[in-house]
Amino acid sequence: MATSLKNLSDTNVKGIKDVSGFKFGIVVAEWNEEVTEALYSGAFETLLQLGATRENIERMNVPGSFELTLGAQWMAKREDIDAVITLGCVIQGETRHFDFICQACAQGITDVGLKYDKPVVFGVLTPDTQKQAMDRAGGKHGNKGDEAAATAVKMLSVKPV
Ligand code: DLZ
Repeated sequence: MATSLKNLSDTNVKGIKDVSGFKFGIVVAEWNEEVTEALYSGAFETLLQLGATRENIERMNVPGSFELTLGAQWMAKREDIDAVITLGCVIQGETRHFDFICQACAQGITDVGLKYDKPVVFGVLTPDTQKQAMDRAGGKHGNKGDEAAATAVKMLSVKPV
């Protein structure tokens, strides 16, 4: 968990907002569940560390990373939700499925954020192997879920009022 706090200072964002009144939606893909559950734990705990309250964190599961965009849209269109975090893991296979899913997911998540003018964070791992995924989901390379949560808080802190 220290990782996310370190990252906050590394990126030199001054004056992190009190986010206790903000509501966060976390959309979690069920594909590669072991990885995405670890990402979720990281994101949830980091949000709490940064001042969010449990009652203000809402989770939605979707089948795979391809569905993260629609899940994010359902969350982002709600007036009570201030920021959305998407969590998924697409592991490189031998088919072009990987490229289609990653491309659609990245573009879709960008579009949702711009459409609703809210932070919609891309917390999707795109590793070559399950091992590389686990290294980035609480292993030796940190936790992408922590980073995604810290990014949501940073974006709310710099968002013009
Ligand atoms: C079909 C598929 C494949 C092959 N691989 C992954 C993956 O590594 N990670 C992931 O999140 N989802 C995968 N999916 C499922 C797609 O995201 C999607 O759920 C289906 O194509 C149905 O739209």
